[in-house]
Amino acid sequence: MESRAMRDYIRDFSLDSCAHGNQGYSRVLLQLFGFTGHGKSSFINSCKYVVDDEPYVAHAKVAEYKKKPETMIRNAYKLTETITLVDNRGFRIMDKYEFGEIYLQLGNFLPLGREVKWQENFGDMLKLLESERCDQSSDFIVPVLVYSADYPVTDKNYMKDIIMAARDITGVFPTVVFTHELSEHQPKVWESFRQMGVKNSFSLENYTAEDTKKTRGKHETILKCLQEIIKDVEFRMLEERDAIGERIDRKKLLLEYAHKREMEKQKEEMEKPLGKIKKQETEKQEKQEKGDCILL
Ligand SMILES: Nc1nc2c(ncn2[C@@H]2O[C@H](COP(=O)(O)OP(=O)(O)OP(=O)(O)O)[C@@H](O)[C@H]2O)c(=O)[nH]1
Ligand SMILES: [Mg+2]
Repeated sequence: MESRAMRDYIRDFSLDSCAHGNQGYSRVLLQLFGFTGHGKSSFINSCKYVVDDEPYVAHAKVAEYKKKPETMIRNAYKLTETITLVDNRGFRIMDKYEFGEIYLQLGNFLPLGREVKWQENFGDMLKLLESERCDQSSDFIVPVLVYSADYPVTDKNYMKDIIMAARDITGVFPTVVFTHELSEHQPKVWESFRQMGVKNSFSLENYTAEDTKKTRGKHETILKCLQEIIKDVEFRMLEERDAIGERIDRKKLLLEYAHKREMEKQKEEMEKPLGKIKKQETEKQEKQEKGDCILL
């Protein structure tokens, strides 16, 4: 399909025209997630640029390259009548058990438009189910991992765990968007993800405020990525689905995770010598004061 046809297909896509109608979903939520500074906000601006077909606007605020994290507030950007992009807070590093943050954001348990603060314990996590006030079962969630090809993958198991956590909470294997396509590391990064079982991936250079010159290659890759995501949604909508049931399942998974994590934490605390606990508490306080991400 050439770019105009792809753009029209994306713009015209409606859940109402799926095989069994909308089945209780009113919106497709593309949940962008990944490490801070890898290009999530830039990807949102790129998508808006190619789909709106209007002059470039930085709708989502973009960070200075390799400087401090920019997006702290989970914001939603409407792409079409049906599709909304969510700019989640990027993570720095997490220890291998710490995927609660992914569950909370991707499972849509955090309110949109508010600052995201990493939570530390079971009680805090429960307070976070604030979004329950609004009925969000009508969102069909699609996870999209944005990963800069400028960063070789140092730990494939860890990366795969992140991908699987996103799949578990949303029920959908994430699409991967590689930004910084021109990086010398791109082929290696691509291969690492292929070995992790990632098939639906797209490699591109984002449009940025400094580089808004339209190219067919960039336009077509971004449109193709959106088109493939929609085709996948259409495919999934061939099955009979239960929007409310899916949200209940997500909530169960989150609570099970939080409970398990709390139990592990308590066990670790009991096994630790007192001096070590004190040292860790001091370190944690220092991190908090510096505004670093606190892990669950
Ligand atoms: N060369 C190049 N630069 C990019 C690309 N994507 C993003 N950038 C630059 O990388 C920096 C970070 O991009 P952002 O879009 O703010 O990254 P983010 O993932 O939203 O970061 P956080 O909000 O901190 O989580 C910015 O300076 C962008 O201009 C790309 O594909 N190629
Ligand atoms: Mg951002």
